[in-house]
Amino acid sequence: MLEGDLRSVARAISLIEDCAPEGEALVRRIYGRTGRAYLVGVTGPPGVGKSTLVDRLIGEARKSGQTVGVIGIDPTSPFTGGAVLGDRVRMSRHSQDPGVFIRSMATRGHLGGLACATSDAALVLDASGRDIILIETVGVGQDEVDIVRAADLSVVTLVPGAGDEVQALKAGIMEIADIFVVNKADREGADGVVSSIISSLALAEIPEGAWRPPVLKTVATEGRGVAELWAAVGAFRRHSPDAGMKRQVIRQESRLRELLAQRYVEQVDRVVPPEEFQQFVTDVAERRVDPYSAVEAIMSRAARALRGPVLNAAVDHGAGEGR
Ligand SMILES: Nc1nc2c(ncn2[C@@H]2O[C@H](COP(=O)(O)OP(=O)(O)OP(=O)(O)O)[C@@H](O)[C@H]2O)c(=O)[nH]1
Ligand SMILES: [Mg+2]
Repeated sequence: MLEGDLRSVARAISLIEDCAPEGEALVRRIYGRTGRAYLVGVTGPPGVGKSTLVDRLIGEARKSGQTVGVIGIDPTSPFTGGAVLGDRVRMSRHSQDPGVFIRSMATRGHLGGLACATSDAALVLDASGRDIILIETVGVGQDEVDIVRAADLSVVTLVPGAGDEVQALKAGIMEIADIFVVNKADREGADGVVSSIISSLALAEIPEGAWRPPVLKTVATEGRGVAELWAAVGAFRRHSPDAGMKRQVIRQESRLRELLAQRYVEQVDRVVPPEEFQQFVTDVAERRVDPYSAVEAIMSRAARALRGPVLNAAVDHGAGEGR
């Protein structure tokens, strides 16, 4: 995998996607070899042309001799099974190019954890030597916002009509955009969307000298405006060479806190017998105890148990322990 073997990369991502303990063990081993790739997130409401745009960006990256990994996040596929195939078809121009690796990841019905699976898959691509990693995600909720935060640069895509722009701006996508794209600019109303974004940006009070997100028009199907978009990616990268590290720190802090919370709950589940835990639940449901006191009681119960053998197990910290 570290030598870039595509079948190994695919298998590694499968382990991560399935939440297999081997996936975690793998990340532990490769982490020191990551941090080289540049991660570009492409997000926006359903059907705005993200895949078509990603396909064009692959082309631009390849023109400049860079290798590309693509992760498509597909929240719809557990229900419809359709869009993954759609992405493959749209990006099929690159399917014969070994410099391009495309992977669609389904959420398999779990919404939580998608963001972490995505960043772990990006680590695999990074370690395998990909220069650019493009992450496509439908911008609808917190999980997607988290995914976008995990990128070095975020492209937010909107289209004319349907009031999508207002919706996306409301969903907090506004704050995470480094570049705005108004795709389907061959349709009526593109200029209106551009000016509504610009007026929202005017309210955002961007500090002097800080990056001001450009608002670009594209027609992804024809490749119009894509060279300009790619140039804007390069401009952002040059403008904010240390932004990557700042984002890393923010990203890793929330990742660590999230992992810690998850591991702590797992640990509680391991040391507090289920019937005892259930008793707390019943007590809260029947109003004998309030939830805050119940949590405190559970925490002390767990702490008492943890003073025993589990602490030693934590010192051994075997991979996948406690799953
Ligand atoms: N007219 C026009 N159609 C476009 C443009 N870009 C993409 N499309 C079409 O819009 C449809 C959706 O494109 P996709 O690239 O699949 O959009 P998407 O955002 O990836 O969609 P989801 O992943 O399902 O959310 C396809 O039929 C594209 O051919 C454009 O610039 N102009
Ligand atoms: Mg798509």
